Amino acid sequence: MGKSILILGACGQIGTELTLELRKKYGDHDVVASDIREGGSDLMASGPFELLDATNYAAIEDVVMHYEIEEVYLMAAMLSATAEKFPTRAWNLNMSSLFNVLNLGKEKKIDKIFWPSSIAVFGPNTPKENTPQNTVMEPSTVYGISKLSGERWCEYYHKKFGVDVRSIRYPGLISWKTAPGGGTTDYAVEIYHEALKHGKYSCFLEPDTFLPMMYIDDAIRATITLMEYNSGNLTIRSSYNLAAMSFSPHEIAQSIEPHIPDFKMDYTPDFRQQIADSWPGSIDDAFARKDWGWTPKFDLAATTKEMLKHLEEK
Ligand code: AKB
Repeated sequence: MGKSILILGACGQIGTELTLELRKKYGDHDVVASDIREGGSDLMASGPFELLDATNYAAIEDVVMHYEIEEVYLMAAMLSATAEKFPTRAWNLNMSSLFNVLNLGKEKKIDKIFWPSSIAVFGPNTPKENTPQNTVMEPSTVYGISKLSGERWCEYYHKKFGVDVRSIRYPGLISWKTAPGGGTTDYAVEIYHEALKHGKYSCFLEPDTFLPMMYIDDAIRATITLMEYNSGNLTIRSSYNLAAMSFSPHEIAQSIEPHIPDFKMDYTPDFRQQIADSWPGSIDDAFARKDWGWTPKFDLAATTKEMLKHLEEK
């Protein structure tokens, strides 16, 4: 039996694959994609689409009423690197879109919300390895500040108004269908495109910068699992730490070499190095494992194999 779902920001890196997977699961017509611009042909052809600005409460409310929406996934956001360039726009987009969906929940117009947080909620004073769920936060980026504030608001709306909001602190996500845009972890996607096209890549991070990462299939599975899980099991209503693997630019280059032996990588670090340096190198996701049975499937070798195979076919 389907349930009606709305995805805000459906044409982005996560939104595209999430929409396609939810349509497979709940039926094409019950999953409404929306964004400020049209997306790829798979997404546009497979079900309903609405041009929708996630900062416009009245417009979202209209769509929610029209399609009798029960669940909203809010995937629209400005990511870390772009947010450093446009701090006010980033704050406005990231916060007002969240308030819009939280208020729809408070007004009982929708039953359940998914909102993505990020490893960017942590900062330079956070323990760097196996970063625990509850620890020193103090993010030093505009994006991280907006995500940490958002987490506090999610927990507040849950406790105060009973809003069923669920969230994951995504690591860097690696995908082939839709490229990310404006993030610090984007190098781990660009590298595969450039390796196949030009046999070389100039990386904007230093070779030994370790960051938590995840293949998109794991991220989509985690998201849907969390959303389907029995509410009573969930002990965290800010956002769950989630982990799969941790690697450096040097290691991802090494994982590509067996497939493309002449692949060459050089390093020209830019302002994104400082952002990466403020984030954890690895994440402890014990709460996600315990509360809703999380286990990742893809390591770096499997991710590289999938990425090169799919991009080559594409
Ligand atoms: C970014 O790099 O900004 C994102 C993130 C880790 O949230 N991929």
